[in-house]
Amino acid sequence: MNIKNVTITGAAGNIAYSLIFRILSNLPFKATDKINLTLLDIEQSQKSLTGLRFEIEDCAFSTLNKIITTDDSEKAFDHSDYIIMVGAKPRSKGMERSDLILDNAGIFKSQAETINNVCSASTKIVVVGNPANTNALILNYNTPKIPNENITSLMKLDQNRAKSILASKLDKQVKDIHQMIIWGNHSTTQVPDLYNCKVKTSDVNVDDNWIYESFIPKVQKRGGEIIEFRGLSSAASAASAIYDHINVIENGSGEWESLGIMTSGEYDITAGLMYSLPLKVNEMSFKVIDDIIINSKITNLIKLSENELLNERDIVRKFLP
Ligand code: NAX
Repeated sequence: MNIKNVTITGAAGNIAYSLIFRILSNLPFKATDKINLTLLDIEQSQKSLTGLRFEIEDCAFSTLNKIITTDDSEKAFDHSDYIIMVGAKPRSKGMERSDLILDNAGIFKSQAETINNVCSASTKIVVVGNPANTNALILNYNTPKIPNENITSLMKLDQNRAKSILASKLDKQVKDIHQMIIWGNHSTTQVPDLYNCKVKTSDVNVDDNWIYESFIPKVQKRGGEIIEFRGLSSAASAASAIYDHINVIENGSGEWESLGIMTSGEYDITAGLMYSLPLKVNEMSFKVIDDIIINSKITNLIKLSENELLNERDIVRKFLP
């Protein structure tokens, strides 16, 4: 029997409430029969976390070996094989974005130090909590024991959104859309790039006006649109994307994938940023697709997103040893 230790942070939050049940219904982890699930959240959330544990137990999942709820990060990360970092401080009314970045930088630095102390080098970490790419950068810098390629940030929700919006425009099935790329930051500067997309095996034929006036802004602002209509931020779709992301890195994919990874100068993007690039992912390893011809307007947008991440990196400089 193969049992994996899986930790989810921010476990009492909205995304985790969808994610946990999705994972336990059908484990995305390679060659894994059951999981020991550890749920971490802050002290004030422990009562609701206990209620969540009751619900999980009531599902009688055959994939669940053991469940722990805690507010102690050392206990939560101890010997974890897989950490899904959803927990983050939300932006409150009147708060500057730079303050949000700094508050979360403190959380991620402290959690990274604990992870580096209690986890092994094979631990895999997916960062979801925003600002996801910069939080992942802090995590990366503060976990010298863990190789860069084991730390990725979630861009799959953006890629899923882009595919779905294009499929709807073309009146096609999402499964027929291939080679969709998201470049950059998980923010409104992200760059959905359909210039290399195929519908089945055919090129995509849409006019530039639709791409720049409709497609790109719609994908970039989809999170805000969900909040406007639902009154709450995306949760089930984010959970679904986290599941897809894990499935891809564990089991590989024949598709072009977009994940936030540590850059090393690809496509002239500054090295040492967590940035979303087009990847081929095989079982347990990935490779940047390095021969894409980028449309010049897209190149300008890619630079804008890079500049935003450089600015975020400057804000958190003191958290990067
Ligand atoms: P919620 O506010 O519902 O849940 C966040 C949870 O994190 C809360 O239960 C809170 O108590 C907990 N938390 C805060 N500080 C913590 C700490 N130090 N240790 C452990 N837990 C802590 O937010 P939810 O809707 O679940 O979203 C979670 C995060 O995902 C947010 O930062 C959100 O912006 C981000 N998202 C990122 C996405 C991506 O594609 N990268 C998409 C979805 C989502 O917007």
